[in-house]
Amino acid sequence: MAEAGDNERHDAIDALMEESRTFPPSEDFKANALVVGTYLYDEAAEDDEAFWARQSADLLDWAEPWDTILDWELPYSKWFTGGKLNVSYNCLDRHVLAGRGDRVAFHWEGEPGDTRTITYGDLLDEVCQFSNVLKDLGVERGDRVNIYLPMIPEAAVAMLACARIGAAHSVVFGGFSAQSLADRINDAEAKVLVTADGSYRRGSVFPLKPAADEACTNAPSIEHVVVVKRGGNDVEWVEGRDKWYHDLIDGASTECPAEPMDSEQLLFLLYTSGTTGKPKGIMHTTGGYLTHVTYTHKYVFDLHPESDVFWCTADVGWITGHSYIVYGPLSNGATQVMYEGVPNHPGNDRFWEIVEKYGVTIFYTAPTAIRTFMKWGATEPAKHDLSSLRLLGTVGEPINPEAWMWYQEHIGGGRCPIVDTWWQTETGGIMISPLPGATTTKPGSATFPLPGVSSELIDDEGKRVDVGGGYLTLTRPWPGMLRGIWGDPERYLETYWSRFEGRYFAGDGAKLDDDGYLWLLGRVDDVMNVSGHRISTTEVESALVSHPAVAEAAVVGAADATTGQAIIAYVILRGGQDVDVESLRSHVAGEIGAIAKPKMIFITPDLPKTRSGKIMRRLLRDVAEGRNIGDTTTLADESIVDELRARAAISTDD
Ligand code: 7RM
Repeated sequence: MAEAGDNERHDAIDALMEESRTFPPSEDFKANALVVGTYLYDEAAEDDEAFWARQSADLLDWAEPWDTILDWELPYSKWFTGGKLNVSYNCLDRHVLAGRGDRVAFHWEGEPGDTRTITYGDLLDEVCQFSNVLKDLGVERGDRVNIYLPMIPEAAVAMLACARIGAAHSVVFGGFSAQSLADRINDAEAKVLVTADGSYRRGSVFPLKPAADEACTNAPSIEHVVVVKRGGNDVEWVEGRDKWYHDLIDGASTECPAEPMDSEQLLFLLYTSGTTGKPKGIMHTTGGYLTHVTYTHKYVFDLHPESDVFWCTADVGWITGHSYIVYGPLSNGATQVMYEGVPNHPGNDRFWEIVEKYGVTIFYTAPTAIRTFMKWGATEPAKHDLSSLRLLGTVGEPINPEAWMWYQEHIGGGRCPIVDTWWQTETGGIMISPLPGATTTKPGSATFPLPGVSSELIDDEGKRVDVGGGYLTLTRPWPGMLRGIWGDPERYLETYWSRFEGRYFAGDGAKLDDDGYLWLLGRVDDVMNVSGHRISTTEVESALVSHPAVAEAAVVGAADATTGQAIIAYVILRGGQDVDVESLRSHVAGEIGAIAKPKMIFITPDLPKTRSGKIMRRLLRDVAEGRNIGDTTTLADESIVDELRARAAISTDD
């Protein structure tokens, strides 16, 4: 096996791909853009704390001003201490008080096609009612409330009601199992669980209440279960514990004062599974978090709240739903679309039907969804008038240049800028992204840290990398940063602050090109080592997806006696396409060089993904190395693993 020699430079990650296409903002877009030019970057570079303070003062209503902008004792930051504000007041009351109570907050669309239109006035009334309900159930400031709901407006109501009374919510994605829910309830010691009978998914009712019931048998802290009626399915009922949401709301007053909270009051916990072991309860607080999400939602999405219709397709159970369906957009007084179901019911064009129906102007989705749309073909979006769209965004994974180009052409009609937004549950809000009126984009690059954000790439020795591959670190605290892991300060220190001294380590690899653009290369745990070359799975995947027959690819390194690791690829073809594996291998060699040529390629109908759509490379590694599959509980569709195993068994190495 060829090892990197002593005098050979050992890169943290070898940056292989070149991408030379550039897209400056159009004159048309710039004419109405909130930010053109570099003024915001210049202001933040001068004094980032003063910059964040100005954003907070401009964008939020504070009940009492803060004494200190930032209190930073690594790894703990406190923002705007001494200040008081109420998140639900900022998301609701202030818009209604300013005369905008009739503005639509949510155009909600159920999967079967039923709809609800909810104005800011309506939302404020219902949030006040549910706040009173929670208080009557004994929920007090500082308590935790678990929320296990589908994509229905009551999810936002429940979150905002918690914020209004100073209880922290812990939302658990509706696709998680009873056991996952119980683990999260127990860790947070929540008093109340808010759930639903069921909801619509792929054309039928998906029951939620049975999983909630099962979780509660192992979760003794739960005193009350509030059940929203959505699916209409039969449910079991525990007298005294269970209450219908509509019954409780009916009798509740629409008056509930929004009491000012300390800036550092716990706003929510959100559990992330991480790679192994017990999920981590990521803690977010009030003033800094709301500042961060309001600022990023406004400027990254160039929001004009009086005319835009914003649609983020994430589920409220993920951080993207928390920050860019609930808190950021509502704080900015935006009008949004919220959709209950899957993108392919009743047809593969459902999303585009919704864009046309509501005149969506800003659309925010995940690369995995875009690659699925590519697989379904450009004829689906072509069935609809998408001319209302003016800005597109992506989040969740690196976006391959070809998927970016497809999105730009077939969804954006060649006229919409794309903002590729890098961030994490832990960062609270967007950190690295273009500003659409100011940044010349390159397909596949998240470009630069936002004004106020400081990042650096570093190598194995902790030295700064100015061009080439390295580890992504954040060098300054930011207002939306996590405040810790619930109940586990040591794990917080260990996970994020111990690998590189004085820096937050995100766990992602990235490269900087000659123009200073950042290219995210995936989790460093996924980086492959082939004959001493450290190759990112993202780059090989991008090379595969640049072949016209390929819609999606997942690449892993599997143990290999000769090269240390060998590159194994799983490939999904575009609708109606066929291709031989050998030409795909040569294509990769042509795109990035012989070193990155996959040893084996399997054509597959699907890939194992987490429920938020991220490819589970750990599982693919297990399959490729013939190991038993480990924990599959976070997998969206468990059957795919057997399918892939069967394919691996019949394949032979060339
Ligand atoms: C928002 C979210 C975080 C991880 C992160 C990355 C990956 C997210 C991008 C991205 C490349 C992007 N939170 N990631 N956005 N990679 N480009 N624009 O996804 O906590 O669920 O995941 O997702 O690896 O560390 S998350």
